[in-house]
Amino acid sequence: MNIDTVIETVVEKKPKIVSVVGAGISKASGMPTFRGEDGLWNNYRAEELATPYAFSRDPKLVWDWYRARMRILLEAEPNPAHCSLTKLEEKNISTGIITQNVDGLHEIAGSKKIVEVHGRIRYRRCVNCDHFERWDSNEKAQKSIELPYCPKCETNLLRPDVVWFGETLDSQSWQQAAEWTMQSNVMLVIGTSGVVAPVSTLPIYAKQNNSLVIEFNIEQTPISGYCDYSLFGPCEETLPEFTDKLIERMK
Ligand code: BJW
Repeated sequence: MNIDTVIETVVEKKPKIVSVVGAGISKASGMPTFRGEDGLWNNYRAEELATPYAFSRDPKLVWDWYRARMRILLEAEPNPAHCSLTKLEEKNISTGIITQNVDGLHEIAGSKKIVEVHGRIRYRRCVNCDHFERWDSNEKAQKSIELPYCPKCETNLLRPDVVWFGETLDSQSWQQAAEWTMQSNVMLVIGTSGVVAPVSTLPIYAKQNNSLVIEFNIEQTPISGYCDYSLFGPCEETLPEFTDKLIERMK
């Protein structure tokens, strides 16, 4: 699909753009994705680690996975794809970014209208009480240490402040995601395999709302079938080209 043709269709809509984002956007920043070639960690699949059951059975295994990801994240920086979404916001064309990523790279790129529906890896909370803290600086260099216990209630473990399989998304975050979807007339679906609910349903709601849905991915996904356009290629290349040309065309 020719990117210029897609842009002409977007311009005709007087676009209000919501972006739905997955792990593929942070690949060029060095962050591994969940599925596909680099989706394995020590022979475990994400589905085997990102669950409350896995944490209760083997919290050290789950914490080791999060610490390994945190060590990569602390070296990571936003890439041109993150920055292009910030530019859309600065030009008042963006309604907001709905991200499944827990890495916080949109915020570092300067975006402000972000909802992190699967939580934030830089924070952790007590499994029992309301204690909540940032943890991305104090343990970064340590590969494997004792399990973190809650400093307030002392006997209970801390866990990453993220959403695991079988857990519900924060209702306010999800409401914000739904509102942005309904307030927009263009949805960009960027670097997600589109297999994890409920985020996988947002492009369907967007279509029902007569929005134009445009996918940016390196390959076909289950979402491709109901996208108006799929722009295949690394989004750190295709997305900046798309947003730069769109912004130029809208001057
Ligand atoms: C590039 C690229 C480049 C690469 N450029 N592109 C049966 C049927 C349907 C649903 C269910 C079911 N059984 C249970 C469910 C519900 C379940 C679910 O969806 N499961 C499916 C897997 C089957 N969902 C839930 O449980 C959710 N909660 C919920 O539904 O609550 C209600 C409920 C409660 C109880 C029972 C039932 C319902 C919660 C989901 C939480 C997901 N959590 C994780 C971990 C978060 C914390 C962490 O990061 O550790 O979220 S799992 C993991 O998957 C992570 C991601 O955010 C999420 C999505 O992955 P994403 O981002 O799409 O990454 P990948 O790796 O899959 O894809 C990367 C893509 O990028 C690929 O397409 C590449 O091609 C592409 N790419 N490089 C562009 N350079």
